Amino acid sequence: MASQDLSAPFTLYSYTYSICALMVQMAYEMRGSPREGRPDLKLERKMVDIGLESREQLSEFYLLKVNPKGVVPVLANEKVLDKPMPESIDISYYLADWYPSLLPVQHKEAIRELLEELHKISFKLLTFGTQTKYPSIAVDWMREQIQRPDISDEYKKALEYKAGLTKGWADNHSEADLAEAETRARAFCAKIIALMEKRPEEKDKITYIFGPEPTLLDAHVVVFLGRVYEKKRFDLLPPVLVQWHEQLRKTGMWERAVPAGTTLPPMW
Ligand SMILES: N[C@@H](CCC(=O)N[C@@H](CS)C(=O)NCC(=O)O)C(=O)O
Repeated sequence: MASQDLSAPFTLYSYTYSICALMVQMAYEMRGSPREGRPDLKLERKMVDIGLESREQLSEFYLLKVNPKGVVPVLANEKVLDKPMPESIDISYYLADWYPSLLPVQHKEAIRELLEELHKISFKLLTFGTQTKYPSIAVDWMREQIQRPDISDEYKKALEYKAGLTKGWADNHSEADLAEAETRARAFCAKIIALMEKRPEEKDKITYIFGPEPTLLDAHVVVFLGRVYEKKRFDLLPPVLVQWHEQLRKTGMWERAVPAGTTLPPMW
C-alpha cells in the first residue's frame, strides 16, 4: 500500500453497461461490515464511455495512465494503491480483504474456482453474438489513429497494443466459439444450482449461494445471470435461477449496483 490513509476515496473506472464493472459494483453493495479497524471504503464511480461513439477507454489518458488494456473496471487510489488495479476478480478480492464476509474461509476455494470458471465464459459472445462489427470497427479506428502525425509515440504504441487485443476478439467470434460459450454457461449454471440444492429448506426465501450472507460469487453470478436474462437466453438459464435472479433484481442492491436497471448495452 502506498500509505495508510484508508479514508481516502477510491475511484472505480466503470461503465453503465460493463458486466465486469457491474460485478464489482454488486460486490461493493454486498460488502457487509469492514474488517476491524478499517473505515468503510469510499468508492466513487468514474464513468468511461466505451461505446463506439465516445471510445473513452482508447484515450491517451486512459491507455497510458489507467489501463493499457483499455478496459473497465479499474480501481484507483493514489494514496492507498501503488498503481491502478485492473481485472474485476482482483478488485473483488481487494474488496473481500476489506470486507471479510465476501470471502468466507470455508468457501474460499469453491469461490475462487467458480469465479475463474465464470470468467472463462465469453460474455462478449453471449452478448453481441458472432455478427457484431464492434471489434473490427474499433480496430480500424485505432489503425487510423496510429497513422496520425500529431500523436505521441507512447500513445501510438499503446494503441498498437490495444488494437492487437481487440483483433483477438475480431478473430475469435465464430459459431464454434459461441457454442463453446453456451456450453460453458450451461455447465456453470448447473454447478450453481447444485450448490443451492444443498439447502432445500431455503428454497423460497431470498438467500445466497452459500447461505444467508452474500459472497463474491453471488455478486458476480447475479450480474452474469442478469445479462443472460436480459438477452432472453432462457435456454441457458434454468427456471430456478430465473426465479432467484428475479428476486434479487427487485432489491435496492440491484438498483444501486445496476443504476440503468439493465446490464445490456445499446447494441452496436
Ligand atoms: N477480464 C476483465 C475484462 C474487462 C472487459 O473486457 N471490460 C469490457 C467491458 S465488460 C471493456 O472495457 N471493453 C472495452 C474494450 O474492449 O475496448 C475483467 O474481468 O475486468
